[in-house]
Amino acid sequence: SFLQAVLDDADFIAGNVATSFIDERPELLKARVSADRGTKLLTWLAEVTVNKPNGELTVHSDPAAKLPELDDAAARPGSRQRLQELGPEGFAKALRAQDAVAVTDTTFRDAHQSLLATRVRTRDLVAAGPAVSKLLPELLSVEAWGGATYDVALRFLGEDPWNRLSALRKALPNVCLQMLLRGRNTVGYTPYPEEVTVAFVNEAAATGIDIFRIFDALNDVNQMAPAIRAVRKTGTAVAEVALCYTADMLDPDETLYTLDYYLELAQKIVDAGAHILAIKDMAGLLRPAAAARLVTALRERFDLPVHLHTHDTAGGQLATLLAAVDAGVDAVDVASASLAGTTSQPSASALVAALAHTPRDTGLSLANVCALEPYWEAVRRVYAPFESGLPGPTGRVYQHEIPGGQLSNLRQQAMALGLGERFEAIEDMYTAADRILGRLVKVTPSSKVVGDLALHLVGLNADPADFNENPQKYDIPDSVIGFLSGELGDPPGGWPEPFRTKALQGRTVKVRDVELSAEDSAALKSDSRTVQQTLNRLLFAGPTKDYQKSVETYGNLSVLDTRDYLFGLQRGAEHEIELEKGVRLIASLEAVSEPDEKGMRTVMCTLNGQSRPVMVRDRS
Ligand code: 3PY
Ligand code: ZN
Repeated sequence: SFLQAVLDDADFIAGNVATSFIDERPELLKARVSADRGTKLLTWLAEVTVNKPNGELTVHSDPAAKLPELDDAAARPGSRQRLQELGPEGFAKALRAQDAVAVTDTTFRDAHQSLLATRVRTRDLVAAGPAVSKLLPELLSVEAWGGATYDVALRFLGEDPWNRLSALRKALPNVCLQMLLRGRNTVGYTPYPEEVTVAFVNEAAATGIDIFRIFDALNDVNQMAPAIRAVRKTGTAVAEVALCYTADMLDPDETLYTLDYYLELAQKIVDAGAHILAIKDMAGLLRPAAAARLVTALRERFDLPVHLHTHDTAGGQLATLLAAVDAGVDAVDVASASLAGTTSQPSASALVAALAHTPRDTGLSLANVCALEPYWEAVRRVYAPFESGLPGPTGRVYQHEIPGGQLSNLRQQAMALGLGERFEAIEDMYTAADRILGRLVKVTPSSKVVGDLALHLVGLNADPADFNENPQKYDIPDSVIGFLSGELGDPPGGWPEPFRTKALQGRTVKVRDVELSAEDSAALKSDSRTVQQTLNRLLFAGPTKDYQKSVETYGNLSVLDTRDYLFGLQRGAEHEIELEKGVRLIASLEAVSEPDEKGMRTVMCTLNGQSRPVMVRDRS
């Protein structure tokens, strides 16, 4: 220990102790800091060991051992260098002009958001960076940030999302990093003032984002305009603006979400200054023939490149990608096969193989794409406790239209509420809730509004027809009241009346305070770290407090191997913790005592060979 090291020091023993004693021996101080950090991490490990929040460890081998071997040659320049050379406008023009289908890899964001509750930790993402950078430099982008990752990092992982972004930037210097931005809601669930959007976009661009995919949950371009302006103003980043696709455009009975609707929306998106036009099919509803029609029409009418995003929920979306490719789509989203399919994106290797040796060959090496699959498969196994439980594709999505990310999440929420066995009832109620609210575009946060109402009504065992007739008799979730009072903007189909008036009658609508204090305003114009911390607090006050508490109690949890982080210490194993390059600790578990009368157990650990008892409350 630190004290022991001081006591053993020859100068100390000899009494030669001046104030410079520590200054001249920085290694002692470093040893103490490491010991403090070790103690904090050990506290986490001991708590997880006793309480097993994620069950037992079942994966014993290290996923990193599955990473492909790389030679020492530098990674080839890729889309990032092209963007830097050409600027956003030129980059978009080149994308539209090229024959190769450009490919975005969503494994780092949407795939695990849609399959593993967004739980994949920074270290497991960063570890794949060099291999992707070396083996897949032809990628248009890696979607790696935004969406739910920001919230989940703070709320559940004890990580600062900004650290993830800067680490990924370093690990992937040649490929554009892409994020998902929820318009005025940035990465949150409610709208923020333009000042917040501007600060967020600037800081994200400075930290590493090249391409911002911007959408609005009600397809309201006014809600996206501040973000589009902010991205354009950076001068270096690309504004990819999405129309969110829902329903079935080719259904002759469809009167709201028609081709004309999408073309009018696209016109507004182009007028608002988009560099790239995205089709965001968050639920996987875009069928092949509709994709061909939509892509053809968009490319005839506008000279922007078109980028297609879909989810493979019903299992047929490779067909949609190929139909879009035949119709001229410029870019598509896929995920590494091991994290593809069902609620995630279609598989990268399937797409690359399908287009190989055709005029629209992606340029990606099929062998290289496949070389990454064993790693992601091993990572996925470690995160097994967060699997959604969806065993295969589901065609029920055409009816309920639940977005991929929400479908997996809702299954987990249903289980937590004891409604796991009644998931079909929740799906049906989701459909009913959507009709009651006016047939919305359902994507975060409008999807959350519909989901909240569905869970609420199922919990009450309510008849949706009665709720629609008499909403004034019912308790209504806050998010639904907020939506009905216009908090998220105006829905495409207009307001459902008389339901809305009846539902709002006599209810006090909490108007959210969207004004910034002068202090916050100033902080958003300060240095990078202050801006990041202020944004965390403004966007996610509660989770940011949780994160700070986690850092105070456990230190930097992101240094822990994910198996240790999730499952704790295993008897008979040596757990190596690399605090920083070259600074290693070895932790091991000796014994766990029976709980005392207060329910505390003593976890006998060793840290670098020294005994370290840790007291842990048994909550199991
Ligand atoms: C998000 O907003 O997080 C989404 O992935 C929407 O599809
Ligand atoms: Zn998605």
